[in-house]
Amino acid sequence: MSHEPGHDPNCLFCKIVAGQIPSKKVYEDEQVLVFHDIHPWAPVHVLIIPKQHIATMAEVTREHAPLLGHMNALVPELMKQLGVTNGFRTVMNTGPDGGQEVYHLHLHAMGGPRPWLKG
Ligand code: IU
Repeated sequence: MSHEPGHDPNCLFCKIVAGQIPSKKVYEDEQVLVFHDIHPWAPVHVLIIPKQHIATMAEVTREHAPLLGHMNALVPELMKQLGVTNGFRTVMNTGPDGGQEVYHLHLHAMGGPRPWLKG
């Protein structure tokens, strides 16, 4: 089956990007989609994902620097928009030993009143 470049038809997050699976969308532009995590670890927990399929941070190269920069640079305004005023945490789990469960690159951004994470 043919598909758009950068889209993996078997990837759950690609299906969210394509609108085939619904999500609680927070923000979208040409490069990224941001939506609420379905099993939040914090009062506010969103995932920032690239629209193109990149399976994992382990596949990222210097060519991806603008995209990774964009994903990270969006976090402060997203947190502000979501009412997070007292700090936040960003996490990117990578590979089996990094605890990655969904193999489409995603940056977790979490905030809200603690306690919700140790350490
Ligand atoms: P991880 O970094 O790959 O471990 O995190 C995957 C996250 O994706 C995890 O926090 C899930 O709750 C979240 N998630 C989601 O928001 N929607 C989904 O349909 C699925 C996972 I599957």
